[in-house]
Amino acid sequence: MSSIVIIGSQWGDEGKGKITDFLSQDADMIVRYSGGDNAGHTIVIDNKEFHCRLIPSGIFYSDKLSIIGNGVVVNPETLISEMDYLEENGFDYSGLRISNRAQVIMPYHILFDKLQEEQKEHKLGTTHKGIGPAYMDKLERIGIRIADLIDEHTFADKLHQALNIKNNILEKLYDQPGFDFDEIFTKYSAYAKKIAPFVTDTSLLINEALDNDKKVLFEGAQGAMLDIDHGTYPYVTSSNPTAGNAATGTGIGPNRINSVVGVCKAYTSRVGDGPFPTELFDERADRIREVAHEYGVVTKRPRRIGWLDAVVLQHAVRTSGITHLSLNCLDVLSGFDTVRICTGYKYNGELIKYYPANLDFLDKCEPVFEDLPGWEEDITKCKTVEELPANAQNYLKRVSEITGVELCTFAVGPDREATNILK
Ligand code: 2SA
Ligand code: MG
Repeated sequence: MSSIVIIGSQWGDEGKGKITDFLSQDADMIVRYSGGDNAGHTIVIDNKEFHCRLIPSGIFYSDKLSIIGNGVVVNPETLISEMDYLEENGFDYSGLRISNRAQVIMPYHILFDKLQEEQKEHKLGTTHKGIGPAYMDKLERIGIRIADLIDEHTFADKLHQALNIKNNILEKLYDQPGFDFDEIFTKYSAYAKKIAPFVTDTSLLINEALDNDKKVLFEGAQGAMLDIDHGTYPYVTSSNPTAGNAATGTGIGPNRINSVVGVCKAYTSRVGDGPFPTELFDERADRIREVAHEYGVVTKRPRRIGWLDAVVLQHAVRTSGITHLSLNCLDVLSGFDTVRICTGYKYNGELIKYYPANLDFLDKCEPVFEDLPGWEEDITKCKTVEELPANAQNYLKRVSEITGVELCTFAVGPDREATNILK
């Protein structure tokens, strides 16, 4: 396979960073195509945790190119602090490349993220990183791109235009002082100098690599259910984490994608507001949260926890063309008498097999569960499916049967070595 897309098939935090890191060993290039520093990817190397928010997880391998594609919104401050963090930890980031067409997150985006959220009756629980407002400006065509940022003259011109609009809104609508041009210009020009050597037309680079049979991994951020089109709108992020955007968000044709790996956990988690049909509210949720340390990487918020929802997985399979599932955190379910998989929803006695678009309708749906016997054993040392207790093997089998997709890996712990290939 020369190109693989890795996506989250739930609401994010499925362990994409870990599987990207695992598959990176064979890849030449790792590319991010959506979102920004709202993502939080954790990689464990030799029992030590490393966190990336913006730079692709492949950066932990020095011989590969790690690319931030055009579909990403880049906060230069985060980017530079990540570069410094990598350096401090002995990682070489000379393989970093940033698309000249990616959008820049500006200080006013971060402020507007908070102001807009405050005004909403139904709050989304955003990460307050300015993601929504940055994508709004992209679509409004007043965004500043990386190519603009690194050209002093263009940057001054675009910043003037943006501040005219933003300061007007701030003063008139929010009765707040506007932003100072000189302050932002000086600060961001310094950022521009630091990142400029890494900026290029990344679409050219990726296409060239594919032409030369190089292996390219496209690393999704967040998850299918947070997709602006296919997720639980409006409780979603402002980009398309689904696999189709691996093409648009990087500048390749969709025919260049060979396979799509959907990453899921053996249960479901969600951070932020919005529907979550299989959510648990009792001590079972607390137990999973503590065992698996389910807290937001970016915001430290406790994640909501629930049983595996196969309706969600099937939705992700359909909207992203998932060819393989990669299941994480199987070890977290050890010790439950019964483990449950949601196979459909009941609405007024009628069985619903598809994820409803209308959230009021969804609210009235009851999950229908298939109950499976649990397992007691500690499985964290299991290296093959055969070493797993029969009930854990059966659980994996049922996930694959219900979703109609083959599992390619299962993981029994956070470490690199805990990810096992399933044949
Ligand atoms: P935003 O900030 O506009 O993208 O927020 C909109 C919704 O998208 C959710 N969202 C996320 N959900 C899970 N994980 C994310 N990344 C971080 C992590 C989150 C964190 O890896 O843990 O640290 O809290 C992520 N990013 C965005 C968000 O919760 C809103 O529901
Ligand atoms: Mg995360």
